Amino acid sequence: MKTTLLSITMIFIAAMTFAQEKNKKMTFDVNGKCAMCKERIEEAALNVKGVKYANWDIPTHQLNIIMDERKTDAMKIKTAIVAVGHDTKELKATDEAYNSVHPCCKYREDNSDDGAHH
Ligand SMILES: [Cu+2]
Repeated sequence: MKTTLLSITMIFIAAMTFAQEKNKKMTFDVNGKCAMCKERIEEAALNVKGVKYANWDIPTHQLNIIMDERKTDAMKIKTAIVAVGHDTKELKATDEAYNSVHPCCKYREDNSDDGAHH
């Protein structure tokens, strides 16, 4: 009985550790257009405590993140990104935040990827 309890505890601890990765890799969609957006998105993500790496790809709109799950989570990062005016799938930027982006970054009006034109 004691051994069973112990192994259950061990499995539980292992599962906990696994769920809270120090260097958790994540990718999610963030709306934007150009190199200016890239800088803004990455800066917003990196300003979140626990985020170690952020790279936003202009053509695919994918944001790659490495974060410490003990310090942050995806929603916190997304909240920081929408706060600077960039939509994610789950969270949308407020009109106020969206209007604060540079006029050439108004990704909602124009769906073409014209990153090369800036
Ligand atoms: Cu832009």
